[in-house]
Amino acid sequence: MIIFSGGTGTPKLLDGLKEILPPEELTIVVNTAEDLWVSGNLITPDLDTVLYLFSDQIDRKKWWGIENDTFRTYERMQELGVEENMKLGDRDRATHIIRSNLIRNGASLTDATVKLTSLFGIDANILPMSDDPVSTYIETLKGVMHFQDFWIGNHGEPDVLGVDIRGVSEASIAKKVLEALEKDDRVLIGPSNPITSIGPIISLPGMRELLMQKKVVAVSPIIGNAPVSGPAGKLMQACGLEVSSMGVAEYYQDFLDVFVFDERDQADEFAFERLGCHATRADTLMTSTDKSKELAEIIVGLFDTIVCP
Ligand code: GDP
Ligand code: FO1
Repeated sequence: MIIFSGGTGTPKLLDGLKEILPPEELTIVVNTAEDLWVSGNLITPDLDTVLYLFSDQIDRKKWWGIENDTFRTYERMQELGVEENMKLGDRDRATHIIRSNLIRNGASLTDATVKLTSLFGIDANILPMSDDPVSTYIETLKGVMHFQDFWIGNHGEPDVLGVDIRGVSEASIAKKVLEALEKDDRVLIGPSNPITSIGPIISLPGMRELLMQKKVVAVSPIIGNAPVSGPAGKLMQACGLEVSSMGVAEYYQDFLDVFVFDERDQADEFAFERLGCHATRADTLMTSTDKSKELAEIIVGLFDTIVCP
């Protein structure tokens, strides 16, 4: 199974999926449009969350960074008057140094990720969506800023006018992602931010067309008219999408076969049929590994109901 992931909602689902499917059967295609160079190193937040989840290092309170990490380098930099855009943990920084040294020596982001996967003893196939630089910029009333400046520096507060995924139309789908898509006909779009996490992956040239040939199940990150967490609501609104499960399904309608939305949601499951997909209710609120596993089991079963497109 191929899973498209950001850095919070889908990793929670992966936490359950990895309990029921062998890791070698999982290929995770991860958003890289929130990546940023900080103090000379490339930070890839979504890839790192997935790497730390599969190697059991993830900080489950925040869903980013390493559990019980220290921040001595970050604090020392602050003492010396150097403010970094992201609060980087010491152990987390070691990952960034290893990755960035590989890249400085000519490796692609895919090569560096495969190396980290091996160093962390992970058997799942974790891949960046692309080896080309793609960066999400948020157009706000306070000016245009990188996603991390909007989310961390400005606490997601400025009014949003639009979202620009820079570089995406010139970027290529990573070679190993294409190879995985050739071999596997099941694609799961996890409950990630449709605009800033899944948006960049499905906006890579040729990706929507490839997905039309696959069995695609997507899970809604929106319950009622709000996301479970994060800025998805504000960003969807700025991109002209309704902040609802229907808004998410409409965005994926070209290639969507089955849509999973939350049992608390008032939406009518038959209303999704006009989009050419089936929809099913489930408890999608993943507050523990057990709950993630229950949802993962339902999703694995749903793939068997899809007749090959
Ligand atoms: P980011 O990279 O940190 O923005 O993370 P993602 O894009 O992977 O995940 C953010 C999205 O996950 C938000 O839109 C949330 O609404 C959604 N999310 C987080 N936890 C849950 C959950 O337990 N259930 C569902 N359905 N969505 C969730
Ligand atoms: N999020 C914050 O809100 N504040 C931080 O200082 C911060 C640092 C950080 C460092 C490494 C990393 O991998 C992620 C980090 N995040 C931080 C999370 C990140 O900003 C976003 O939540 C993701 O980019 C969204 O996927």
